[in-house]
Amino acid sequence: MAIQWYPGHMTVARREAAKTMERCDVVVEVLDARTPEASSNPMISELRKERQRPCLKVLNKADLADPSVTQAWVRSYNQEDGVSAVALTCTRPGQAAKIPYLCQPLAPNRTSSLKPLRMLIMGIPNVGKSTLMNALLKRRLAKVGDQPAVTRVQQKNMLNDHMMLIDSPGLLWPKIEDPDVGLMLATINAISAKVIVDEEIADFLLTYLVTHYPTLFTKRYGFSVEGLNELEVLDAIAKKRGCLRKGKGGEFDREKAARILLLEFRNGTLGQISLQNPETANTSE
Ligand SMILES: Nc1nc2c(ncn2[C@@H]2O[C@H](COP(=O)(O)OP(=O)(O)OP(=O)(O)O)[C@@H](O)[C@H]2O)c(=O)[nH]1
Ligand SMILES: [Mg+2]
Repeated sequence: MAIQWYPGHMTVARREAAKTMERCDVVVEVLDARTPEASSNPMISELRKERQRPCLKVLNKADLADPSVTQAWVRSYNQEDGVSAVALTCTRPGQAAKIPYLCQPLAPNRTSSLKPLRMLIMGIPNVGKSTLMNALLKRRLAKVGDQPAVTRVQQKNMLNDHMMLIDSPGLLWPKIEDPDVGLMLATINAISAKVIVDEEIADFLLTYLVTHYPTLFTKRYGFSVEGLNELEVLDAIAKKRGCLRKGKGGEFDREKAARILLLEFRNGTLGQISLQNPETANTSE
């Protein structure tokens, strides 16, 4: 089943973003370092190209991604015209501070209080846009939270007398064509829990992890995945975590095991994992 989530406030947010784009100098596009390409919203690159705005791609949540894969993504994005890229963990003190210095060369004529550098922070939901703005302002001005669609309206703040920041609501796009992209976005918690089934997402994640990171199951759960199919792996997690369905004669609670797996992936307990690699992903630009 294709995953789609494009609530009404995103239509409004897209319109607002198009207007603000006209009056900004650099787009700071926040991506999830674990899935940089799936978390690149094609609508944002369209708007950016229409207005010919340069872009700093921030591969955020780098603490959760495979470091060598993240570096390969940064190298790949840095080769694009009008684009700079950086990997970041904006929840760590001081890391966000480099953003304005990376934006400045992209708009070299905007350096004074008469011509302040206007940075528009954009990206899909829950990638850390508001956390990034708060970190730069060194104040908790914007509400943040580990669920999609926390920010509903743009918020403009002066960073100093020659730099302005605009935080914006997370944007998805009306039709996610590639089912794997939908599944990756659900895995990183960018899509409302209301439109996904945890077991389906966990099945997708398990298939990926068994192929690319098989040893993590031994490290985290103490069993080997060799010779097991996805359902057997989920049952083995259920067994290890004591997930049993009440009154069902010892049947495994797969739903609960799926939620545990997703949670442990999302908060990094499973380890540093990348779901996409620049050599194998279809890059759109
Ligand atoms: N591990 C980790 N978590 C992060 C990082 N940056 C942000 N987060 C967490 O990600 C969650 C979402 O952060 P927000 O700043 O609200 O994300 P947003 O992009 O503004 O989300 P919307 O407003 O819903 O579009 C929060 O729980 C943050 O603490 C990071 O670098 N690493
Ligand atoms: Mg936000």
